[in-house]
Amino acid sequence: MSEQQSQSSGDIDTVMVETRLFPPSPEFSQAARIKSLEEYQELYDTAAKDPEAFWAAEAREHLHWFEPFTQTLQWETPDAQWFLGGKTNASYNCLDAQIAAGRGDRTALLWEGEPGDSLKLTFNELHREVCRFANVLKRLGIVPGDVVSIYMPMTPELAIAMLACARVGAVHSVIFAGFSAEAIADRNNDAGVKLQITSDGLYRRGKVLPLKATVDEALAKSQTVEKCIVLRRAGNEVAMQEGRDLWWHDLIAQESDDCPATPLDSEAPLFILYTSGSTGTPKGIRHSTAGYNLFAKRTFQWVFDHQEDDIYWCTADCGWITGHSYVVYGPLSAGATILMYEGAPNYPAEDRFWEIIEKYKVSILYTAPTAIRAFIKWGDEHVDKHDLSSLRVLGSVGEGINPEAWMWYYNKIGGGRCPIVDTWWQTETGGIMMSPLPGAIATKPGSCTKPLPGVVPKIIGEDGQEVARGRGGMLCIDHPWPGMLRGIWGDPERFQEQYWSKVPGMYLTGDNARQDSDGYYWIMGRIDDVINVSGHRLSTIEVESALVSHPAVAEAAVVAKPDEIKGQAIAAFVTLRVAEPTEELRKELLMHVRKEIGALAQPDAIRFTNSLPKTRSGKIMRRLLRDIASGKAQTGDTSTLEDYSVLASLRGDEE
Ligand code: 6R9
Repeated sequence: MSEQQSQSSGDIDTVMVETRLFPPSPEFSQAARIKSLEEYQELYDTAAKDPEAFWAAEAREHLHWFEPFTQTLQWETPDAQWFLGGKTNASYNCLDAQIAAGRGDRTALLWEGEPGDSLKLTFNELHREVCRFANVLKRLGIVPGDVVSIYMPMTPELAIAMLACARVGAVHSVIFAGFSAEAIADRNNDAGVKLQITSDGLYRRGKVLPLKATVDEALAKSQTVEKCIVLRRAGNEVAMQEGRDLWWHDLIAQESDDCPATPLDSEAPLFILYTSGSTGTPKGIRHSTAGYNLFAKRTFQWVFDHQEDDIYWCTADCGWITGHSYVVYGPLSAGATILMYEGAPNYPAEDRFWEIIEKYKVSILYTAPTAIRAFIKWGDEHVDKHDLSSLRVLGSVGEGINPEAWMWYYNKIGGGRCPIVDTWWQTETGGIMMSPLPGAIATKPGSCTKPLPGVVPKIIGEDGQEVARGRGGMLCIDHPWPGMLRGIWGDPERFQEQYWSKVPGMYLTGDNARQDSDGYYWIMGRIDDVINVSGHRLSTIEVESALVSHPAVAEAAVVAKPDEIKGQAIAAFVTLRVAEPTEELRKELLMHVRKEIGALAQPDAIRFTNSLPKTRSGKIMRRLLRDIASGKAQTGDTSTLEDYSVLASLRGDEE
């Protein structure tokens, strides 16, 4: 029996071998919050031994409490309640608590607009702005529990609006400012939104996109929305509807900068964030106040090794969970200086990110594989123009990072000096679940390494049992954690069905993973994306990484297509760096995959394309490619697709 044959039915084969290991430098480890593998292990074991005692101590030390909690956890699958009886406020933890700790005059927020304008706010100043806007919300009759929809560009006011909602107990629903009117209306109606916040327009690659016009269209179909606040950002003309629409600047002009934070129950919902399902309508993922805030804060400190003088830049938009947990709530409640950038990474030129890092002396950068692959494609010359020596930690999130992209990030951006934290987590988990701790855990390109303290991953086979070490299976989480989702807005059945039914008692992540002989975890892609070739179940990421390791390839996506003999065959979609798509290159790539990971994983077909269909947050949408590869009509939700023309051109090519 070959090594690649399944040992028990339903497991997933691995075809990738990655042996490179990158320990942190002794200087890095010495200065780090968590300095060694032993120290990590000790913390992990303490949490594992008595999770409730661990999180209770964390919560007491790291959140401000108006009233202390009396019960740490109440858990009845799938409903978790943390820190019962306690009262806190996330906006207080991000602002007032920092000022009380003497950080009032430190920079909380650095902002760079796409046209080059900029702004700096200290914790005192940010506090003042949030209070004024919180008073606006109160004046408009917003009370705890009301839902406020935010559809804005990455301006300081977006963070201010979120924090103001949190301050008065309103539940925000941030909708990425690239979604259509239809998508906004669907989300607003599902959540019963009372107030909409938007801006006149949004700068994107030098052009102004008319956000308010899109909102007008959405509000015509959002029956529950009573008022709409409009920020003047791009100066484009907008139609203001009498009695409904109000200018941000008019409203704050009359408000005081004193607005005490409302003490809220630990379990009061902090926000809803919609995430697309592969089938059906988007789900409103609901997060709590105390548990979420604690988890975002502590995971931020652990994973990025945050130190007082760091300048931290997470490039995610606040329309995604990464922007919630690691632009706003995590870093600010840890007293960090955050940088926000409004625009595109290639405007006015492909070196914009590197220019920003040099200008602000960014020390921690957190971005996504889709961006890294684009930078590689654009060429090293854009990076070489800038001094990136301020960087000390690099992060990645959103998709698996192909080992060759990891190596480029490590050497070209990090100068071979900065640990890379490949962070695995989900909208549903609230914060990072698995990641290297940069001073403690040696990294391997493509692995998210180990679980954070308090996180108990299990890899389960189709038979419901844990798989053998080295085998792939469904990634589940075994014990509740404070940052976990509290439900799907208005749909408890779907919550139970989607996350808690397949493997009883455990949270089903929807991803596959394996653990290697060092105990490191490797995410193997979505459960739905597994390809079954002659009874061998293969993960998408491994085949894709083999393709991306060829110098001509920029990006690759592989999917299953029906095959009479093998059951399924592999179809690959490939974008190139600079090379021309020739028949020879196609053959060369097939041979390359065969050489890297074996004949079994060799694609049957390679399609060259200019771009891959992605979500607006940059994830490759394999299920759309699967439909194309098998010649099927499109099924499922496509509202998150970034660029419909990509799909049209792929379909066109097919005919
Ligand atoms: C934070 C975020 C979650 C899904 C997740 C997985 C994929 C995220 C990853 C990763 C491999 C990583 N994913 N981080 N896969 N390695 N480091 O992205 O949340 O938008 O809800 O997506 O993204 O498939 O299940 P969300």
